[in-house]
Amino acid sequence: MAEFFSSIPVIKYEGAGSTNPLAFKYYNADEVVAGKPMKEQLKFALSWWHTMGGDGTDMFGVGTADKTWGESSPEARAKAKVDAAFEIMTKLGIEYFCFHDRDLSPEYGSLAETNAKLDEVTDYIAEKMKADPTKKLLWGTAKCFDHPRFMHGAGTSPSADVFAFTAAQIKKAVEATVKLGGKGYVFWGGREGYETLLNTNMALELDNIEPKPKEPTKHQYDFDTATVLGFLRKYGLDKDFKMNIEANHATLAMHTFQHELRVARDNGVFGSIDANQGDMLLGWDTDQFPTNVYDTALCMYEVLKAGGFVNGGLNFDAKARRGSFTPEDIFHSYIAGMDAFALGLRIADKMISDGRLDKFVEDRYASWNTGIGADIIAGKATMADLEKYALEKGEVLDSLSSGRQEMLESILNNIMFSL
Ligand code: XUL
Ligand code: CO
Repeated sequence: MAEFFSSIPVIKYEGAGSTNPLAFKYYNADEVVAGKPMKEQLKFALSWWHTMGGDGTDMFGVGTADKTWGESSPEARAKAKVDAAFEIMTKLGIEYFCFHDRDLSPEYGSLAETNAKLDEVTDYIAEKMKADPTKKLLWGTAKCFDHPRFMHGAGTSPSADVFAFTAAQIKKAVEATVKLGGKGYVFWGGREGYETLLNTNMALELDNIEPKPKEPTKHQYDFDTATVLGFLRKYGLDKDFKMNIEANHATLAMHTFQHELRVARDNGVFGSIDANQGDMLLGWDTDQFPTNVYDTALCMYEVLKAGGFVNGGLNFDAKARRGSFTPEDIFHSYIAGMDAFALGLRIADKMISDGRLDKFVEDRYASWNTGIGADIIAGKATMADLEKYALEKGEVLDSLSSGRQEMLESILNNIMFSL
């Protein structure tokens, strides 16, 4: 089989002192951090859409990167994509991948033909996975948003025929995911709408929902984790779904990435992550490779506190910038993202073992552990009890101590920079 990236070696860990751009400085797959090898803590995944298909096309210009993989027929290209993806994953030591159905195989004349061609590609992937069992599917999904038939939505379309088509497409995408042993299936409501899954009864045990507030449309009702949670509870689905949280979607919703992760963790619905970052000066989903170490550290702090990934992982829903157009840039961008998360994991582990931040929070809320606080928590105190308590107690200003925001931020810097 042809090698697609003959100039790229297997990427190795060389440590922070290395200046080799094609080496990991912080990601050391087998090193144990917070009780598990880094590769198990981080569970990196390659996104088929950006990496194998995204050629840099934008509103102002055509593609800049060649993602034809040397093939002109759609069938041959789909298979070449599989070979190239496996080579990329092997060279980077990435064990998982994620796809939309149409990233694997495009649409052909009819749905039946499209399905048959998709089967050929999933058969081919299954064969390759058998030969190399280190490669696993993290999740699959359906692309129910780019074809013109979805111009008015998919699950939300005014046309019942489009709705039925969508259901058929999703059914097939779920089957493809199950066939390849996927750990989850992601619903993203950008144009699709979630009614599809409600009415087609296709919910799997390991489903994820990915919030996003806007883009492609102005108002999306899957706005953020809290909104999606309300939606799931309304339909009694909150035990069946977990959140797939994307950093750039969090910031589009005017939240921090950590806020979204914490809301999910607090509500027992943390599932998986689409790892990327947005540009704070732009108001759209730029899907950049994550390099902001504050964000990855606070993210991994939430992941560790949630008990780590179960069926989820860190999928790089990220693309190299349009100007980074060479095959080598695929590797540079994944190395940047993987190292940023490796640093994040190392820092998060230290934040927890250092204990200063957690201890501060514990002390701040200590009044809830005994006396009137414990009674309130236990549901024993009535409004009348609290009135009596407050009248007897008098002014309560003295019960407060400083929030120490600056001290805490400085502790975080101290932990980060004394790794
Ligand atoms: C879109 C997005 C998608 C989902 C899967 O904003 O993030 O790539 O992750 O459809
Ligand atoms: Co995403």
